[in-house]
Amino acid sequence: MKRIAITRKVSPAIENCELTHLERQPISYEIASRQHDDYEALLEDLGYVVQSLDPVSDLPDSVFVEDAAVVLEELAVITRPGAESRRAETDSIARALEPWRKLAFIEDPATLDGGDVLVIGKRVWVGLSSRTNQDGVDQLRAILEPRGYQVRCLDLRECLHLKTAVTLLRPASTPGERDTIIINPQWIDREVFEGLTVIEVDPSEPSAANALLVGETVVLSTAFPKTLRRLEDAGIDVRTVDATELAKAEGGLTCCSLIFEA
Ligand code: CIR
Repeated sequence: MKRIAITRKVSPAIENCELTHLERQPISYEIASRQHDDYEALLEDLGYVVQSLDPVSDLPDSVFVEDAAVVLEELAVITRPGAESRRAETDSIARALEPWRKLAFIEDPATLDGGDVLVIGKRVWVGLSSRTNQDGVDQLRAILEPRGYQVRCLDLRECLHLKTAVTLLRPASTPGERDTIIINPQWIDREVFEGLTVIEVDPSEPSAANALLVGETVVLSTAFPKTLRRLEDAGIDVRTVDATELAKAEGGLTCCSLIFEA
């Protein structure tokens, strides 16, 4: 088994990124690139082969590869990102995934960002956001349900993507055990996740719910020390990385990679 992480270097145009909930502020390309290099090095350290794509100067948000695809065991779904400025990101991601997975495609008029799709086993939650529309949910459902997945959609409040508000920390390892997730209850109703073990972010760290599960380890931004303590108290193995510069572009930790086994 080979563990693969597809990433893409930061675009020199990162300052022109899309912004929805944050005020625009200067973003240092140098600092963002250095932090992204550290992120890639951490993935390698955790046993992943990092396939790092070249930067694209005319696609400011192209470092956020998560939004261009949803990678499952059987296939990869190439998305149609909600922001028009991001649509051209998908071609190169499709090429990078082609050696590893059969591909399916989300098509016009649907829009879907990978950041809105949370997969836990055969259960898939899709956030209806400013980026993902009902057609996007319906097309994803039509692709996945015949393959045994259960797809449900939910509304988001005040955050960009579903995975800004909730991510998987620890999948159940035995049939009786529960999956563990982290959520920000301000942005998503915890009732939606009945039957799962829920850890809440520290209220002073609203963006800490975007944690990245890499194998058996959870990667968290250094910006969230209080939430880190909550995860450690729950017995979760956590590593941290400084991701503060790309956070100014509304990017979190899941956004910067597509992680899967080949
Ligand atoms: C955007 O607005 O599309 C980018 N500036 C940030 C995308 C972050 N991606 C993610 O949360 N999956």
